[in-house]
Amino acid sequence: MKPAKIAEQFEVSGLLASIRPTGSGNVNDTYLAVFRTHFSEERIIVQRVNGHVFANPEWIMENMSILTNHCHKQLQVESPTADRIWQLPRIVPCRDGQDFYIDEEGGFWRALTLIASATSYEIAQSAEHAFEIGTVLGQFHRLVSSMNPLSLRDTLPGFHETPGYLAQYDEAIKTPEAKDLVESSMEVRNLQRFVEERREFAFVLQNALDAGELQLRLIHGDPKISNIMIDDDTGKGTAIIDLDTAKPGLIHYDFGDALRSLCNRAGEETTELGKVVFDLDLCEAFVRGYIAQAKDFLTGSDKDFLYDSIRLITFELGLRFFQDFLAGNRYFKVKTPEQNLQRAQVQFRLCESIETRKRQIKEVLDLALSDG
Ligand code: GN1
Ligand code: MG
Repeated sequence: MKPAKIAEQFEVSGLLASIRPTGSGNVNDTYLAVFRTHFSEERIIVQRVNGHVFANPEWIMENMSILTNHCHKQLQVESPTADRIWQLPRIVPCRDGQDFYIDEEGGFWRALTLIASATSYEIAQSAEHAFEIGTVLGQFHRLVSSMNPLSLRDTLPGFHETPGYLAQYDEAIKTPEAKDLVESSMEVRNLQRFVEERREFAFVLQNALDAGELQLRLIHGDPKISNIMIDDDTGKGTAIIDLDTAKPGLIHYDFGDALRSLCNRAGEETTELGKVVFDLDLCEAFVRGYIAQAKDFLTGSDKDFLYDSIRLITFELGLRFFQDFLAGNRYFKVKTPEQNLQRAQVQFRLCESIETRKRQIKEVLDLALSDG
């Protein structure tokens, strides 16, 4: 079914004026739909959730209701700060009252309100922007810290458990197709070596969880820079979007994911590997913003694993891209067959940069933690 026909299934007044693809998601298909009456206009986000990735998309919608209701209540209890409006996407139901629409091919569609007067960026604009990204993630973690982590369903089992991705990689690299690639491409061999050298490190957070040093909490799961929106008028962070992967997990993966996406000014899709470096100024600004919000719920042991989390999630994402490339690009959407290989190279280069700057990153963390 055409996206225009789908958009008309949702409870919005007026006539559909336009619909066009928007965003740069690697998994779902996203459209912006504009509806008009004689007197007003309404804009909504219409999305097809990727059924290959999410086996139970209706759980995403259940989770989203529970999570946004909790955050709204929590925000009403806290006195609103004068300089910051906190927005959350709301589910736009279908005309039949359901929270989603299933098309003739079994495609799962949902609609959400658009965050008003705000923009998301792929690349950091300034240190102030980085501070806002940290503030929004810290605020999100703080708001959900009073929820029972098990109150949300696990929409994506194994998501952000690095050892599991390593096991999938070990399967992928064994296939005859992968063996051919290893033999014919030096780039592939370099990435393979990179993984081998960090095999043990892949367990660092899961081991800490098993040992009781870290605990499961609610996480966002995908707090990359482009999922945090900045108010066009005030320049302050106003929303964290893409709540599909909110689930019980380790907040460290969130902390690391926001930083790895923010501090690479060249962006995830760059083809200029030489430009991929982990930016310490952006890191410093983010960490200040985050810690100011998070200081009350971070434990001593949580703090000990913050550096590792930045390094690990960057390694993990590179591993996931590499594994998908070896397995024939079945998970992440690609425009060319080499795109996931390229993406893996970017993340591994960034991981190296994080390793080289370990001392400085730890200094930034220690300073912010002692101030906070
Ligand atoms: C995917 O679809 P998108 O772009 O929001 C992926 C994340 C990755 C991200 C990298 C469910 O997110 O884990 O960090 O790409 N989401 C899923 O850009 O796998
Ligand atoms: Mg996502």
